[in-house]
Amino acid sequence: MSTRFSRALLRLPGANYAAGITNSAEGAPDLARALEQHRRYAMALEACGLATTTLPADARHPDGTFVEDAAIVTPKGAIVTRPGAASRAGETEVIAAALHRHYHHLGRIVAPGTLDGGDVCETDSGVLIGITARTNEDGARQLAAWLTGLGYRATLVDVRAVPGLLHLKTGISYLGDGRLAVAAGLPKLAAFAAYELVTVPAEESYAANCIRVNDRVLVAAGYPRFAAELARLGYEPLPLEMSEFRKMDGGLSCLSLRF
Ligand code: CIR
Repeated sequence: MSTRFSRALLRLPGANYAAGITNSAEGAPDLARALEQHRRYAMALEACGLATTTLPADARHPDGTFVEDAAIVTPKGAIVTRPGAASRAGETEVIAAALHRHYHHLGRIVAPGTLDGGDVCETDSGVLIGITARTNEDGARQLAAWLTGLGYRATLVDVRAVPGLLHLKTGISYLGDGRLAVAAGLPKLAAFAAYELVTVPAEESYAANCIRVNDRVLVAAGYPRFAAELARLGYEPLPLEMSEFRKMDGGLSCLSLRF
């Protein structure tokens, strides 16, 4: 069992895409290639049965294509975040306007809380909320209270001590069926105890950010051991080339809001 999605919201990377925040040493992204990878990503979501809406690029916000960080969307409601990086603060307004078409009321994370959607991992039994350099305790607690009000179980997971982990979902993904994909480098945290863990080999840790979309699991292409493990477990992995998003520290989940 896992949530069925019918829609996705995306935003194109723009001419200033390479000016976004990154810690990657893989060099500057190629915009034409990024646009092609983005197009294929949207097509993959459509192949999974989702109707996609792709917003135009945002000239003021080079990281705007990573829409996942701007809101949390659940079957019961949506909340607009307050991104932890100052340069990303203004990304939320266009996302809020687009979500208003589907959600009557939108919650808001307010100061001094900060929260990036990349730190929020929805599962069938609750929501894991990572505390990181981007999501502070106040933001995590605000989200937990909002989720609890909707009837969800929320668990805070402090991963600030894990080296190189930008967001919680940089290292974990919910596969459905009670299973969590977890990068080998992550400690076996108490919050993961309720799940069957599927370890992503250390040399393939980028693949730990994958997304279960209806009957498929979208995975980054080029990580054969993890793809083989997913197939062994009975999933049908749908590999997507992600090189130009990886260069900007982005993964598959970051590129859409699915609801
Ligand atoms: C950033 O550093 O904010 C962007 N360059 C990458 C954001 C990736 N988002 C995500 O993992 N949810």
